[in-house]
Amino acid sequence: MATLEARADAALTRMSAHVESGDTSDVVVSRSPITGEVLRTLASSSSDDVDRAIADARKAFDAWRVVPAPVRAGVVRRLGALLTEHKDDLAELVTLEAGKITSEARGEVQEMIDICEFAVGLSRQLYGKTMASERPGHRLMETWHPLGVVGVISAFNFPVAVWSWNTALALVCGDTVVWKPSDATPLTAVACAALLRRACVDVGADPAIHQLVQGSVAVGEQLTDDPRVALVSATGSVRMGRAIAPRVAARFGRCLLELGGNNAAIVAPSADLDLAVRGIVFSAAGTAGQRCTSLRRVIAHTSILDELVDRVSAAYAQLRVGNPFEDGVLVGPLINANAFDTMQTALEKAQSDGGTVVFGGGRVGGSDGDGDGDAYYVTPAIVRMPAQTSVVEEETFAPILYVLTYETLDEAVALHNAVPQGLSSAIFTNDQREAERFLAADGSDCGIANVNIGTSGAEIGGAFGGEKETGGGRESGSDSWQAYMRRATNTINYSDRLPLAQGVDFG
Ligand code: UN1
Repeated sequence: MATLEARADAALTRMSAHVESGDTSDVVVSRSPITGEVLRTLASSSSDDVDRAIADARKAFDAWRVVPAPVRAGVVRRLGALLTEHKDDLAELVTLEAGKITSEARGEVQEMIDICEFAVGLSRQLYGKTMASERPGHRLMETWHPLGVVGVISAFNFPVAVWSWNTALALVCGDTVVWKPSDATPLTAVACAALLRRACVDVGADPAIHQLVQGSVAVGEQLTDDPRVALVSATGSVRMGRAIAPRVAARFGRCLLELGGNNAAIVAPSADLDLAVRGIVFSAAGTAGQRCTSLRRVIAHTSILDELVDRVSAAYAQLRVGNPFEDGVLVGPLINANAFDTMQTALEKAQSDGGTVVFGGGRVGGSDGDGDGDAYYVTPAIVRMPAQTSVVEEETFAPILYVLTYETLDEAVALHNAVPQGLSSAIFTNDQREAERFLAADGSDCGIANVNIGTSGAEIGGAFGGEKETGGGRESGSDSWQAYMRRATNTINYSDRLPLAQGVDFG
């Protein structure tokens, strides 16, 4: 089998993506979590490069904003076709850089194709309302206009799909984009940018509508602080969101934040346990627990607790952990050593808080079978907790599933909502009253609330995002497009009088 580096080169070549190697000290290193080996060393964008990218995007915006939306959609339609053509190539890079199993990597590219289709349809549905005016001979309406340059900051765990959610909508809405991907996944970004550039050339659009900048925190900070960036759409940790939000607010820019989750599933006495176990295992162990929608807490009714824990543990024992390219492997590596250390620290803390590790948690793989080298494979962990202690309230970006118990649904909902994050949630129940209560105003406080499916793997058609420390932003489907446009309210007087609103008489 070809080396990982050769595989990355071949996939990039098939997508006509040109990688500029970095030979200065300021570089971005693409390293595969599969083995820890370096795939490529890329040039980091300098402050001047970022400035130029923003200026070019701002300039391109002037012309792009007056291209009719259904015509703008031509670029996105072509991008969707190129993604379909190169689905396997891009998925290969996602596996190489993010460590996802092939099926999930392909699923991520499919999510991109789906959002392109959605955005193309949306281009004819950027609807504004017409309202009844209180004045005779007047019409009141609203129009939606392009906003400007959108700065997209994305994370390693969905290195390509989250970019496409933002970019497909932004372009159709008449915005231009400057993208700063995670510095852990620079090659997938180069490939996406190359495909989009080709789409622009193929349909005769200005390729300057999309700019890629690479680097670490400083590059993101520059996007955050630049007043020419109308919207900063950022996906990442709560810590990152806390740094970004006040800086964007200080210049009255707009933010769309998609931050951490601490997603839970309530398993009720009436739950179909076969289904619950499958839903839990995919959401908690899939993607090695590295989705923002990963299931981190199970809140189980005491009557089914033991059976549920036994069955989830038995299912975990069947999961193959290892090289994500191998058939049958369902759990790939953690992204890096830091992720592994953070996981181990959380497990130690959970145990010192009285928790019991009932399954997994240790490092596996490597030549000695116990894990070695610069690749970090772990068996997903299940930890029974006596209470929702502080470590359970934090998002640890690794496959740790904390198990808590409850007696009454009120108690379960209270535990469920008693964490600072509010992204995704689920209840497994066959009792309609319980399901409806979970979805009601006094139920789950999350942006996503599901019944009888897990917390991860949302479709693109719905709005994606969450409340509280998750940041409040909504991306992807439904009416999320509105975040990428500005609304103007228009009052048109087609009479020969000038009646004032609210009955005001002015002489
Ligand atoms: C993320 O982890 O940042 O719902 C996004 C899901 C995917 C998207 C996850 N559709 O799990």
